[in-house]
Amino acid sequence: MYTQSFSVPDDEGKTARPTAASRPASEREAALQAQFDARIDADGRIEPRDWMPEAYRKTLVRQISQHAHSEIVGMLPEGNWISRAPSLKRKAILIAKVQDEGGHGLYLYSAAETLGTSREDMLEALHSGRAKYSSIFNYPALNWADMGVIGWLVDGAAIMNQIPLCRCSYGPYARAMVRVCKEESFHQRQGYEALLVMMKGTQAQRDMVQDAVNRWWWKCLAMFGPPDADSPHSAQGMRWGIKRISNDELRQKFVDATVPQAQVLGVTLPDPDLKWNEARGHYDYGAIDWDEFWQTVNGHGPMNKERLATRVKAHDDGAWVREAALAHADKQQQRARKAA
Ligand code: FAQ
Repeated sequence: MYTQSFSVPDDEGKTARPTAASRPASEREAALQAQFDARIDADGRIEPRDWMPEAYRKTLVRQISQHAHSEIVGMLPEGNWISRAPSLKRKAILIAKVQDEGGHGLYLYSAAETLGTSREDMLEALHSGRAKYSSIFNYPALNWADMGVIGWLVDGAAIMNQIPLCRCSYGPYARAMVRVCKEESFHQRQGYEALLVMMKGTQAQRDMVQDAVNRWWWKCLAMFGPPDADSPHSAQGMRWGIKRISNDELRQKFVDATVPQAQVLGVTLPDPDLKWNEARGHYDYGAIDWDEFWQTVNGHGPMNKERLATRVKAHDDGAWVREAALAHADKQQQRARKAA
């Protein structure tokens, strides 16, 4: 829908230049820092074995692991509906989508591991509640129309945010995002198509779709993160070519792309202030409830506790699989040693 036409110029986001976080400790380090800066300025890629500033590495571990956690926790609202899908076709689509999200999480954990962190540490941070994951997955999915709306709006917002990440300066993250975005595009389309079908159905079905849109719209706008002025990581993230487009710009692009889709669908977006602004060439929209966003991000949303408890249980229930895989690998190694 909007993935194919969305390209990011090479120098986008490079105008803000915060001062270096710390003075290089030695001449060698200064030379490495200069090489790193030159590669970033030339829009080159940084690879796992390249020297990188510690703050760059930490920022990437933070963002990539949060992203991975979001994909993994993001399986839960839809996973709950697999057994209640209205037809075999919808069930097969939903299973495939939820599986994709699990795959995205695993890709992203692997990308983060190339930066020297371990899967165990990342999972421990998630399970103990120390790590963040996307606010959006702390809201309940109440009816079947939510499955369509999650595809259309949640995946739609995710794609808008992730397409620029395909050109992130860190190679493994950028490459992972190319495949992830292709799959997210399918996720969005299946959601929109499911809603189109419901909107051609009974009045009760149309009401369900509108109700789901009412509940998810504002939460999706908040997914893009705090306003640029309140976003502590944006300026440096953009300087490093990790982020290419700011939170507010992406949010605006999402609104502009989604309004016509809502018109085709025949739903009303729940914002009385939403209107085309000829002078700006964009849609104006109303105020987002940032207090509610921060409450949710900080662990006090409607579903935070339940989501984490479900993840921890799934991890614990899977312990025997990990142990069996390790025992098998150990046996294979022993056999190989004996044969050598
Ligand atoms: N939820 O200074 P900024 C998906 C935190 S994947 C929770 O703006 P930054 C697929 C932020 O981490 C969805 N926390 O930070 C799917 C930071 O906290 P920290 C996830 C949020 O990193 C679909 C603090 O606020 N996508 O949906 C949120 O420069 C359907 C200050 O914020 C990604 O992770 C939030 N919404 O920009 C799966 C994409 N927003 O670390 C299943 C990659 C901000 O200081 C079903 N990530 N925070 O404690 C990014 O692009 C960026 O990290 C942003 C935040 C844009 C999320």
